[in-house]
Amino acid sequence: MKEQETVTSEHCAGCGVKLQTTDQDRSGYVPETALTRDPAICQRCFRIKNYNDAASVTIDQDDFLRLLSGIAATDSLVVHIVDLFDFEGSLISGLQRFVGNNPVLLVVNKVDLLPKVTNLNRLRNWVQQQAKAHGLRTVDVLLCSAKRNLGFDRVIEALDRYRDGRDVYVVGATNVGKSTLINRLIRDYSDLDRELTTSRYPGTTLDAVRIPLEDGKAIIDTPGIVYPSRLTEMVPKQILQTILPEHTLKPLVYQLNEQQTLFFGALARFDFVQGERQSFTVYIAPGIKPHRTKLERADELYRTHAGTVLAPPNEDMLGEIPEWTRHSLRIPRDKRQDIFISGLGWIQANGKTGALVDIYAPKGVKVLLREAII
Ligand SMILES: Nc1nc2c(ncn2[C@@H]2O[C@H](COP(=O)(O)OP(=O)(O)OP(=O)(O)O)[C@@H](O)[C@H]2O)c(=O)[nH]1
Ligand SMILES: [Mg+2]
Repeated sequence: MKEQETVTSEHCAGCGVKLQTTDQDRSGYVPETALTRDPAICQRCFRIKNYNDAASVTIDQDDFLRLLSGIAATDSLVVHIVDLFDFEGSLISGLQRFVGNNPVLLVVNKVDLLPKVTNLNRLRNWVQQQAKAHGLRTVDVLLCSAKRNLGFDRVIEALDRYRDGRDVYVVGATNVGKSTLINRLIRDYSDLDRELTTSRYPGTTLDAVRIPLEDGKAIIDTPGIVYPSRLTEMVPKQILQTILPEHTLKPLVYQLNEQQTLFFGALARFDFVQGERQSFTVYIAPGIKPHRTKLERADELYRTHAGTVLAPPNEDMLGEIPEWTRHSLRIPRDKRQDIFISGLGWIQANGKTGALVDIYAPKGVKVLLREAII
């Protein structure tokens, strides 16, 4: 009889990657001695958990799309998680194609980031409309914060109602909080002693991870889809800490005249080109301090101060940000609109008189006008 090759069939309990004990530089590495731990986790997860390490590996998007497409052939409930801070950047508009006839529950995470005054009913309607406009058919829409434990009873209720004895696939773009949400379920609603790896860096979960349910079915965490149109996917990892908000956003209101400019570090620029004096409200992470100037001085300021006065990023990382492209937007009158910059945040135009604005953002970043979220 031919001898079978011995390969470890174990997967990392934190990120799903297949474990191996031979190559430290490849994903899934675990020292032989640590392999016997229960549950076993890879060295990368160990480092993320213990040192908040930024180590990232790029996962093969083809593999991932195969995993996602496989869901169509299963009988399951699909929970699609979207990040409220980067709604259009993290919505999978082609999701229906992947999931076949399985029902989709849309869960919008990170509501804790919106100011406390936010009207949640209006917000839910807003989400419903946007989802519909993107061709998403959903059985229900829920808002929650997995990290701060808001809206979770509703999530549990909906899972119970729509699961109907099936597996649950949790899908979404990178960094939206899929693993954090499942950890919340495990911690507060089960007796399991498991913890998925989570981190502020996109691309933490590397392969499907099955978390068993009492009825023999499972909740399945999946790696996030990488959308290159999000600022957070194209900047150096070191500045993510500055551009991703962790706490409730503090809106910044600017009364601007036409021909004035706001710089958001050296990451993006907003020119109020034409229109009556009006206010603009900026929703971005507090680590980025907008810099206001006259439009006629803006080019020169960027040339001389990008990476110093205009930071992040600092000079040493400036070269890693793609060149800017300009988006000219016409804000209609009598309609409150957001100028949305994927991964950076948004600027609400409060004027009733309309405006012409130019946005400069790294090439490839999704920039669009939308009905105001707040
Ligand atoms: N403010 C806030 N942050 C959250 C919330 N949920 C998750 N996060 C943060 O978002 C980041 C990403 O969380 P993960 O759970 O790793 O996200 P993921 O979707 O599993 O990411 P990938 O595995 O990369 O696809 C972490 O820094 C979390 O702390 C939330 O409800 N509110
Ligand atoms: Mg994850």
